[in-house]
Amino acid sequence: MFRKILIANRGEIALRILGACKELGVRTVAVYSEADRNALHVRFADEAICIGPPRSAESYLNIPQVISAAEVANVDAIHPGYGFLSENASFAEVCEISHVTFIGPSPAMIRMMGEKDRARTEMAAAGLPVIPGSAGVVPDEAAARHAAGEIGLPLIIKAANGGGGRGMRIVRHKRELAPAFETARAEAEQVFGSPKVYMEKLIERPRHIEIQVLGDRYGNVIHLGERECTLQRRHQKVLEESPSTILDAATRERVGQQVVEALRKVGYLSAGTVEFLRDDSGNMYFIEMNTRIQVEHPLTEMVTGVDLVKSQIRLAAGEKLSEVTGPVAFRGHAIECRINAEDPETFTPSPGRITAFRVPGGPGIRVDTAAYADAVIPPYYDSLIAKLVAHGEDRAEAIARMKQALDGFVIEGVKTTIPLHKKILVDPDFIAGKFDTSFLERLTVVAAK
Ligand code: MV4
Repeated sequence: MFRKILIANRGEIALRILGACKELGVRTVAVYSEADRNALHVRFADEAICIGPPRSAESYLNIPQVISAAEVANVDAIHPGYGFLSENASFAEVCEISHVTFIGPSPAMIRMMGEKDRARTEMAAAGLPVIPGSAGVVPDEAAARHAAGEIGLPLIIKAANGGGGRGMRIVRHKRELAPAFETARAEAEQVFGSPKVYMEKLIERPRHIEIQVLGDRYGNVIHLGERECTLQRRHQKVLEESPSTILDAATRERVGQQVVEALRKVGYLSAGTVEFLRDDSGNMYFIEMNTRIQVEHPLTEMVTGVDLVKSQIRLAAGEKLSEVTGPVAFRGHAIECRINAEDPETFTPSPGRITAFRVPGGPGIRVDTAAYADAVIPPYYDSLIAKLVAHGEDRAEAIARMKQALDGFVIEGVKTTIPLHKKILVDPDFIAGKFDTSFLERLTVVAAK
């Protein structure tokens, strides 16, 4: 096992990783920006090193600063958490060169999955169903016309180095193709530093379902079931659950096995998430793979009992999967509400000082947070205050527990998304498990009236 790990992150995930390290008897090093001097990850780590000014680009995203801290503290591994440097292949490479273990997959794997068109091609070759689309990147307008002829309309243009929904353009009519192609390329260049785009057939009102996997250094891969992540607003997940209300046991088993076989073929190491879109007819298509621990990982932990962060660390240290988890069993249902410092109607950030803070508890309730009374939510980072997770023997119990917990959650001083979560949980369509990617637009339009 590692002696000392540097946690290259902040907020609730930094605390989550700290806890896993402490359980494993590993010493911890926190890094922080000037805006996070009073943060809990700084207080709870064995050592803490300031790595720069508040802006992420100068601190949490600053590779030389993070590597210098790792060298000064003499750590043997770095856990990147999510966001920031977690899917930066160059950073993973610099770790390797510096003889520090990057807790995650290889730089080559991160790079492959980060190039979405390549991930698509490789995963299709490894046996996963993909959405009909262009054969790789579409280089120019003539190629776009050709691909559109093959794919048919409507289609979607996506940034090859993108993700998270930015740089996407939908084309419903032939005349929209050329302008959409040009604006997609321009936005991709501006946001992701590369104009490369690819094309797929548009899936109307899909469900977004992702499968959690773990792999070791010896070619073993398992899956830990799915998470339902359809309820999003502006490509930000709002409420997630596991299992999905729409997958039947046979589909779950079939897709799970396909994922395991595909990732065995490419030799996937560490935790990862394989994202699928499900269409109205029940077809499941691979869209992307995330090579990091995800925000919503606690859902899987609640239904399987597997500690995913501890697993990542043990797998990076060279342990075998069979020693890390044993056989995985699924129990009950879990729901996660992301409590953000946001105006729940407009979804605009609401940073500031938290004046009162009381977290709920009780059977099946888990709260992952780095907030406390008198803490300041800085404007520089994401606006997540807490992840509230409710587990029950079935979905109805998980919903009932979540409602109770939301009623018992007190956060004053900043606006939060708690009122939105309360609305979702009493919505008849949500309760019936009937929703798609347009659900929250409708709910918030009605709520604003
Ligand atoms: C799509 C799609 C429809 N058809 N791809 C959005 C985020 C990115 N990871 C993939 N996204 C989508 N890709 C095809 N071929 C619709 C979306 C999409 C979406 C997906 C999941 C959850 C919410 C969404 C909201 C808008 C669009």
